[in-house]
Amino acid sequence: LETVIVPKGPNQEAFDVPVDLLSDRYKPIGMEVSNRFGEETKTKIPVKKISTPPLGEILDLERHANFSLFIPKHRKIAGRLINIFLGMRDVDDLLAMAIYARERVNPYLFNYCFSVTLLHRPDTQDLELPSFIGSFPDKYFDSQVFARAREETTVIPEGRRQPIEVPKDYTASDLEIEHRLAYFREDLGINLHHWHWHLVYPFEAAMSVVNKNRRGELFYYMHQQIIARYNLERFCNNLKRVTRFNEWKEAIPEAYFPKLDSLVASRAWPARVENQMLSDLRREQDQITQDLDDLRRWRDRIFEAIHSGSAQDANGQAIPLTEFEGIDVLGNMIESSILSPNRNYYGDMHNMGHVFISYIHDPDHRHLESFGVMGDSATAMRDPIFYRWHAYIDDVFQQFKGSLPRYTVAQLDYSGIRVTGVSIQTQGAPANTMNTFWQQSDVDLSRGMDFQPRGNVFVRFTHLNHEPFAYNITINNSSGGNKRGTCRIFLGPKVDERGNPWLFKDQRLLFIELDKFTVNLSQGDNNITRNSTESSVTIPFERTFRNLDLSRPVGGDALAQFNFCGCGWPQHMLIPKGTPEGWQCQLFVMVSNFDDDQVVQDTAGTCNDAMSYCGIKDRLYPDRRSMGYPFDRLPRNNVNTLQEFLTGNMIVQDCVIKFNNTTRKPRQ
Ligand code: CUO
Repeated sequence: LETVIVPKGPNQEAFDVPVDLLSDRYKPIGMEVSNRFGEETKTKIPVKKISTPPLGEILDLERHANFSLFIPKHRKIAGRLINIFLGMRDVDDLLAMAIYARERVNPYLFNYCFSVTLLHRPDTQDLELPSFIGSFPDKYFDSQVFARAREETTVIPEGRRQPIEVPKDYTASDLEIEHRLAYFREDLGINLHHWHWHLVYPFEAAMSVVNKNRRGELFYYMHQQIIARYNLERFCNNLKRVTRFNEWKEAIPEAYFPKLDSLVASRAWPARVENQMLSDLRREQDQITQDLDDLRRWRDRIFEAIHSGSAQDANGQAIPLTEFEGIDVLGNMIESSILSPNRNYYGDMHNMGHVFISYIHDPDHRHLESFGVMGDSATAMRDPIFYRWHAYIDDVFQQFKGSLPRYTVAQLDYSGIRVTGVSIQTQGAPANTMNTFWQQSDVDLSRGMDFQPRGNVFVRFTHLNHEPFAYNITINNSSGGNKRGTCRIFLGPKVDERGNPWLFKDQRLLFIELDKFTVNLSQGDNNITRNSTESSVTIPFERTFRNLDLSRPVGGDALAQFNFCGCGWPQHMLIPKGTPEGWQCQLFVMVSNFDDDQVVQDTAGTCNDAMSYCGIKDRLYPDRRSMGYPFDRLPRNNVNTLQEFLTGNMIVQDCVIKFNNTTRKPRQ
């Protein structure tokens, strides 16, 4: 709003007051509406006059409707708009087109398409995308916050405003046992990561945008890790592993009341009461006619492909599901993306699962209700059913993984390299102890709200955090020369939900990746220290909450690639919550042979700090092994426990995570 668009020259056009879009009542005061912001204008941006392509069916989605990528019609029009943006000749044309579209197109649709565009056009790589939470805070905060924010800004002058505190528990009470996980499901950083991941890896757009290296496999692995992380979190809260949602005719006991209002749609996001059941969908308005039987048919065909080891394309040609690439084909088939070998035949199982669940309250649109939180990748992870659905999807992938040859000792070991010790060091704590606690942080809401007088207004919320720690690893190299290796660090539960020791075949699915990095090993003992903040799965705290305080200038290299760099697990959620008495876990460290890991490419200057879960922008996935290695397959014969699985280049260390139930004030 600090910017007003003005004409540049004779062939330029001003878009600041789109009078044709104002309702009749406002037309006579069009200029005044404009001046409301015009007086505060600090920057004026000239815009080129272009002949704009017709928006056509893109306008079918009303300005006040909600937008979901999972709904086929919405995806189609999103694909159109992205293609229009991508087709603009240069940045000037793109800017003009974007301004034209911004005034006409549904805001969520616009934001998504413009974000994908900025991320994928070669000439917009140095542009920074405003934080999504800044644009649409209503997807992340209890709706009550906004009324209070309006109150605060109307009455209190800027500078004397107090942050609005959101209670840690606002979506349910302790009567609901699933609510124990609300701090994870509703975490801002986790939901931002998920939204960003799907922004980076769209499943339907131009081939050049969708076809990224190993995207199907990464869909499998990133979501597998979410489920593993959720399960560890459940163990810390005295709950058993999440039950996969595979009986689609059974009632869903988990309820969820999101308490979010859409500021764009001016409607509350629908809730789901206990024991609702899926039904066939007949929603004319969304052009969705889909039976649960369709979902079953797709599932059966997918299992057919898994069990026969081969899929078939639209021409009936066999596509073998190979040992290394099969999982990538399957990821695209199950999600599904336009890279699916045959979308007509294998359907759209995972996406339509989101749709069936998100319309459970109004399958035939008789109540004129929109979709629930499962229908939007920005909000889906708030709902307990997300984890049940994805536990099911993961189980399908694991059926395939279970059919692959087991890793041999030769595929695991690294001759001459021995990991001889590892410990975790947290300042002021005994060895192998990690400490967690509650942390308050502030977010500025003002960008995503329209109110006067303007200025910042902060929300203060509480999230999990931990003391930073370091890994001290000792690696012996007796190979007779200098070596390189990939150090892979995972964390898993020591015992199962009943307190029993694990079988490796089950425990392996619960290892969460904490870090992965290259090590140079000279002869003899090598002592390696690595900080938890360097993790290859996370982005730093500052980036998760970046640009939320608009009074602080942003810029510089670290932010140049934010669009991609916004993808990454939040550092504050790197480890599970633990328990007050100390939750028992196992730290696993492996150093694998770099010759079998290496992907030769230049990654200098690219955003790569969360590469394990997000890949590297415009590069190959930076690890040649199957994602999840070495836990992605069943163990070789006669290996029943983790100890038996270990080769000399691996080590396991028992650790504890202690949760301290105190709350720290926001960092300055
Ligand atoms: Cu990320 Cu189902 O794929 O939400």
